Amino acid sequence: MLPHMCLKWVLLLLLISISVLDVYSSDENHVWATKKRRMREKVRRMFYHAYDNYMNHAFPHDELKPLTKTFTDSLSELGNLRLEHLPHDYNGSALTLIESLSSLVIMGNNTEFERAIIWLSENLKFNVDARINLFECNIRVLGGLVSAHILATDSTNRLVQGAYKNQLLILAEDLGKRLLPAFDTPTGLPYAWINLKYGVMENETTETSTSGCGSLILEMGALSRLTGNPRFESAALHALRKLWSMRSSLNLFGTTLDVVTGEWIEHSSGIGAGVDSFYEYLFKAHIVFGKEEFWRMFHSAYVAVQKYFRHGPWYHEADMRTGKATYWQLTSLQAFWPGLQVLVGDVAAANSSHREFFYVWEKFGVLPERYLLDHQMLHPTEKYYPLRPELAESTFHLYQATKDPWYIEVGESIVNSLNLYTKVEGGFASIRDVTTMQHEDHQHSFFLAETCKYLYLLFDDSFLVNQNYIFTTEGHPIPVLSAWHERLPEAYIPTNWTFVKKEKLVRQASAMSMQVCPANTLDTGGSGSQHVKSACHVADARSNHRCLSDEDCGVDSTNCRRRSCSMAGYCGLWLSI
Ligand code: DMJ
Repeated sequence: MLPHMCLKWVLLLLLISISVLDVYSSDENHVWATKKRRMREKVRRMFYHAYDNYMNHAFPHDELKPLTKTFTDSLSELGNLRLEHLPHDYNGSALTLIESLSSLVIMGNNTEFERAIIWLSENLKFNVDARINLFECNIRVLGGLVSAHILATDSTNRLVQGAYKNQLLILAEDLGKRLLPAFDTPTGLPYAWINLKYGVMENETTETSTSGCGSLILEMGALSRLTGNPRFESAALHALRKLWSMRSSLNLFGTTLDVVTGEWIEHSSGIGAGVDSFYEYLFKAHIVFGKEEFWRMFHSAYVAVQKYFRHGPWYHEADMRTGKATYWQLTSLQAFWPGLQVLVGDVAAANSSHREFFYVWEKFGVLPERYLLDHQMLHPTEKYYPLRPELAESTFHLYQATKDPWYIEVGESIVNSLNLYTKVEGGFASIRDVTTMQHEDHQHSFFLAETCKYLYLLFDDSFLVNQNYIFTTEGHPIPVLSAWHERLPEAYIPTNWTFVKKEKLVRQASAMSMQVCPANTLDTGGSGSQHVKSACHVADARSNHRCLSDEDCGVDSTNCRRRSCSMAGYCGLWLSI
């Protein structure tokens, strides 16, 4: 009798504690949901503070000077460090408005989106005597227009029917044609600079960067798919293949090269300035165009980066010929890397690097442009923070992959720092020196295209529900469409992969996990949809990812690593390298 009664009591206690835990966890969920809503509204206010000030004081010029409430026609200055050949008669291309288009859609402001389209279609002209940087113009202007065209025409009818008549695509095609002469070199590698009205200038420099000629394929490819004119994609692809042929025997690349001779100029490189988006576009082009060739390039390049540049959670630079380390520096541009790693499924490595970048952010309040890892000090002349988005971008991707609320806290801290240190009456100002937080009179267009957008999406990803987008390096969404995909050769699909019905899928396995997680069971439920399920995935015991011990945690579907229970009681990949 007694043991039986005891058992009853134990069961009752167990039931009570489970329901207490459930109430607790649903309270917890409520707290996080409220926090995310509050933070989303805070980011929305940030975006409009930047946008309204631009529209009031700078539009239709390129960027806002928030301290003096004036403008700068900076399209011709981007990447132009010595400020040479600046145009005399150039009055801007509404750069910040173009960069804001996709953010307006993501924040649900279709009225302003439509107003902007009408203004651009009636006023924007590219027949201007301005020497511009091919890479910058491609990612900001061409990418901004192409992405906005896609958003304006997508099936959810973002615009009042009949209001849109492909005006943005017409502008994008005009711009694309003006960029094409840059590719007319003996190697097919494009010049870094081109005059939008007159083409490549006489005696133009033949030096360009790896990212300058290796990250054009998303925008140019999308433009070709949308217009039916193959010349854009073909030029970008030719340049990319030529660049690929210039890799060293270690599968490494330099930072700068000569477009006429096809020789490297700077042999040292890393994952930051001058190279970053080249790696990013190899992978993203694979996702958008489904070409196996891009995956193979990316895979070899990624492995070489991990082998020669990675040092624990940090990445240094190395000589492409020897693989020997050259510079031990953290640069703020490198902070995009964890986000890319999430997309390829290397979530644990992403998590550990991201933590280090955030540590540096917290140490200074924002991320300094360059930090000398070997001396543990700031670079003497690169102490600035120009409102860059990369840490927010990686935080967004990590939260998408893990749903670990810690990333919400990181996002909150980023938002608070931006408001505390960079917000001024006339917009958001760059920081000239992170040790003094002295301002610089410049609000970069990527603050609206990327920084605000990634922070907004971190707290509210409803834009992404049932939609497959890849973000360009400037944060402009490009859809993943099967119509744009090359059919994968049969040999590419191992026979032991698991295919499941679409409706059963919770999350699709990433390309990298396909490489590391071969399936061992076959689900023949088949609706014919070709979705690959990660075979190693074991769900956490609770749907909200809360845990009391490691036993409550499953196996991560993206990299097949065992998840563990954090001090705060969440399942995740907690690494301390
Ligand atoms: C942006 O223009 C893009 O993200 C680019 O790829 C590199 N840097 C800036 C923002 O920091």
